[in-house]
Amino acid sequence: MPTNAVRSIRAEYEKQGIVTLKEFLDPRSLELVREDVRAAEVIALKDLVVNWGGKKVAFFTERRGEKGESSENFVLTPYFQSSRDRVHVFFEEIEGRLAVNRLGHGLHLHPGLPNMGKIVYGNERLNAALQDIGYRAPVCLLSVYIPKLPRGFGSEVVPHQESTFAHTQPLSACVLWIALEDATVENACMYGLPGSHKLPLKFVSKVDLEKKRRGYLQINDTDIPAFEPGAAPYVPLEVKAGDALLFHGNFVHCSPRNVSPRPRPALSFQFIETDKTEFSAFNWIKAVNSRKLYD
Ligand SMILES: O=C(O)CCC(=O)C(=O)O
Repeated sequence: MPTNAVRSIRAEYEKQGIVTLKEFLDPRSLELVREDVRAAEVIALKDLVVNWGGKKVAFFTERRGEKGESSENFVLTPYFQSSRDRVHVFFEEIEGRLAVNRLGHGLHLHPGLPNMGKIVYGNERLNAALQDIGYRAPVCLLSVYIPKLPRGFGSEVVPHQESTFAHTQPLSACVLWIALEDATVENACMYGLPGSHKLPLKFVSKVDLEKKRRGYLQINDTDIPAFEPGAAPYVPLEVKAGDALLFHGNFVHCSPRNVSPRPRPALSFQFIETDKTEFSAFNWIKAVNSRKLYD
């Protein structure tokens, strides 16, 4: 991996809430990571059949253009809950057809996926970037592969702030998002609101396993504009394969449905600070893996 980390990203991160880490994965590392993605798909699909009776869990369902929650509250299921340090596959159902929506959420912890682990652990460029923006003892809370399939699958991701799902007191989340193919306006790249990390966090996700309830608590009256691709105030975050976006947990981001003929695969890693922060018991991940990124 290139080590041009000497340039500080702090000023830009503090101004925009997001920085692009160009060539975060060099061509060889990118190829190895793509191999791990293929292995992760095999691991997840085999595990689904062998250990979960082949029952496909839909992240969400869309019918006649109307989004809806999946029929069961999937976040409360043992399948979702135990994905923290495993590789599970989640689907999306579009007009009765199922397609892979994501694999997660412990790609970086799986012994069969060494190149996922290398993105997180012992990665000088990532460590330098996180230290530069003020992290003292970060851990990777979760990792996700998002295939963002073409031709109408790869559904919309609505505007959100990551700290909603990776909540600590004080807030500390950030995201490393890596494009595994060129991500452009045509194939549904990410979009974001520059400077939105300065907006207060709007919602906190509450997953209460005892009461078997999942909901969102609004904690601030933050105005999160509706997303219309190509229309202000959101800007497209086009990047090349291997580039990464590093963004703040309050940074508002989203992506449209991928109607192009090209997939737009990506990896996303959530980090939180563990030094002098409190982890919310209502996060859907109930236990933080304790492996720090650096000493
Ligand atoms: O890849 C996408 O389209 C959305 C990813 C995202 O929202 C995230 O990584 O937080």
